[in-house]
Amino acid sequence: MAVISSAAMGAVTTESHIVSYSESDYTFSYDVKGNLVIGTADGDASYSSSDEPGLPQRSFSIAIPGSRKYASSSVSYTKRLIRSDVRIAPGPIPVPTDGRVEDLPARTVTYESRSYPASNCFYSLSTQWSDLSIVHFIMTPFVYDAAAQKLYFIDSIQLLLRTEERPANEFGLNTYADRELVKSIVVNKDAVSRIPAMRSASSGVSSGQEKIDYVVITSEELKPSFVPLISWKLAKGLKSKIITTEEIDSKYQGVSGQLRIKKCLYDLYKNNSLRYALLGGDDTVVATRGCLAVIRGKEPESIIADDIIPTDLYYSCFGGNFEWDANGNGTYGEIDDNIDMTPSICLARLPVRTPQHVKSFIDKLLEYERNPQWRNNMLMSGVKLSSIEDGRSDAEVKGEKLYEGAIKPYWSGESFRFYDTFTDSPESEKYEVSAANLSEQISRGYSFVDMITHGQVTYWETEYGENYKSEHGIRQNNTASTIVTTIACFTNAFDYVYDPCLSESLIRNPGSGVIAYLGCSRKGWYSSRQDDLDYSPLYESKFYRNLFSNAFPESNYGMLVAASKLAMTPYCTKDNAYRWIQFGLNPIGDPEMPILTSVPERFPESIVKELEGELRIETGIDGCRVCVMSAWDQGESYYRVWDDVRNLSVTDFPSNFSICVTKRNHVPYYEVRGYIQGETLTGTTEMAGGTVKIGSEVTPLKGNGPVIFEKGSVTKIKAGTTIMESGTEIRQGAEVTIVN
Ligand SMILES: [Ca+2]
Ligand SMILES: [Ca+2]
Repeated sequence: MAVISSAAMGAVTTESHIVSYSESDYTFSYDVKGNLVIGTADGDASYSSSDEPGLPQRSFSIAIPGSRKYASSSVSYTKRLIRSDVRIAPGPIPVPTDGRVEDLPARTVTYESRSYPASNCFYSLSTQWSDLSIVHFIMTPFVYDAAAQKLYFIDSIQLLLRTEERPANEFGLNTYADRELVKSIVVNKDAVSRIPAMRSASSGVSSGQEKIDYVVITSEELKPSFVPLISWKLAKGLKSKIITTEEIDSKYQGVSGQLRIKKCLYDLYKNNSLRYALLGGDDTVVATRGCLAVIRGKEPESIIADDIIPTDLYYSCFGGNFEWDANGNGTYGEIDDNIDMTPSICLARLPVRTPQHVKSFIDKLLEYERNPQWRNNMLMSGVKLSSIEDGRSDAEVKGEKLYEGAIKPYWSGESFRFYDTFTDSPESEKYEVSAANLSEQISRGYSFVDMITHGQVTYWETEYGENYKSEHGIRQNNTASTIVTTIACFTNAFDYVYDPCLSESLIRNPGSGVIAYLGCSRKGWYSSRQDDLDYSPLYESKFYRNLFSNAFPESNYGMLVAASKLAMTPYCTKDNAYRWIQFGLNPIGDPEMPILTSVPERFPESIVKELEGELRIETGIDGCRVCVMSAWDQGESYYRVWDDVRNLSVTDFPSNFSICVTKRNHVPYYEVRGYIQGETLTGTTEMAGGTVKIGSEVTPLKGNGPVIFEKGSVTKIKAGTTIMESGTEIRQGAEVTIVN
């Protein structure tokens, strides 16, 4: 795939792209009715309709400057005959993972006497920020002549894309494309670097405004519990803040709480350069925006499923109709509501209700980020969805396809297969996927757990006996850190009357090890074809491929989910299962959390040396981020961040400071040091840090002189090591508490 030429003709610019295809990327088999089934080797494909010949299609996305927009396109190609006298099986049907196990026999559909598809390359939609747009096409290399029963293959398609100036009145709010996000999706990655950015991640703060990289939105009641999280993000180099819904309601105008929150997020994004947002609470703490999703049948009036789905995506997309209700009927997210599914921030939710819930999660998260128990392995589990063929359940077949296509080619971690029809246990399929065995497996500390099964709000369906329920989630133990993904229905319905749902039971349990949960808040959907990953598994496949193929320099959870969902938007322009999952797949966890993809390395203690008036940092590896800040006032008096460095010399550092060095797949180097010298302490003072040294000559950072704790002063020192040297005087009536 490459751009071969570009020519300007007046206001319209034409660029040419060649898309190459290989027959060996596709699989061909026959169903019981003798129809030819066309699949893909890596599972990364969708089908246009279950009533048309099932020709696998993929999106093809091109970046263009934000000042331009899609005008028209045309394609040319040569097709060659690959099969005669052949009937193509129809596209698969979406089936919900809600426990209704249906028999899904092979179907024969009568096609019109014409060629399919109507076009081998059709324009789907544009993803638009102010400074960059992505034009998405959906393409297939197959042509099926239904009348003559002939199948053709196209080895390469030439696509001519014509763009024109985007009128000023079509711009809407100012938004800025994250270059890494764009590169993860488009074919012309080089062009992305050439399109000038209106704002980089490190600039873009309005004059007189503070920079805010990371925000937690929660209630007044839960605010204090989030402080340790904010302190850690700050220490790592992210300017972070908690804003309460009470503050938002008094500061921002809007008819609903949801709109006021969204206005606040946009304000922080525009003026403070916000990148990450955590919604700190379930629907009782931070409201959800319910969006209508519909899945239609063959007849336009027939509805297969519809539901109002809590859609956190609403909060991260600022283009199109801001309120996601352009037709003003009070129903959100409809096709004619002019919604734009282009994310500008990385957002996730922590569905908690109490300070204890918050503490449980943050303790797990900080343990994972600072001292991870990471075995770099994966539990791939599942139970029959609809069928068992040749002794293999569709869950096993889909799970294997997911692993072979999106995980194994990129990742060296180990997987343990735990399906109803096959397991890697010595007992093999006799080792049942029961609640007890699943609990036992999760307790072994897998880094990833993928669950392909039916579900409801409070359980995953198991193979045998009792289901794995919220009651198991509440009691689950696991000393390692675990990220859960699932295609099951409803298990992430954090807004349901019944609380906790399954995701909540795991994320709130301090002992479960679960630090992130990616699953649908309503129905999930799978393809009726056994070896096909369409619908929910395709979203999972995008997520794992993005993660393990190192598509992003920093593999933050929120960014990975945002990129996976953005890659699916070309399929989401109609009332269908893709759009449904786009709404319902809400990431649970911390949006900025880096996901490890190997057993992390540790920086040696020796990388930071404190010399006479100089902090010398020699990390031994390129691409590190370093943050040095004044420790005892939370960075108020000194705060500096260096990105993409290897060695660093800092000479203006304060007498108490934290230093944090981070790098992908490394345990952060984190240390706090403080010196008390040449001062008289009165009033109340709190000091926290790894090492605290007190005395008249303990550091060159301050003038020499004795330290006097005055009568009436109250001092609390919380440190790993506290050293008091000569020149320290604690006067009668002074209170000094030292806690190790
Ligand atoms: Ca509406
Ligand atoms: Ca809930």
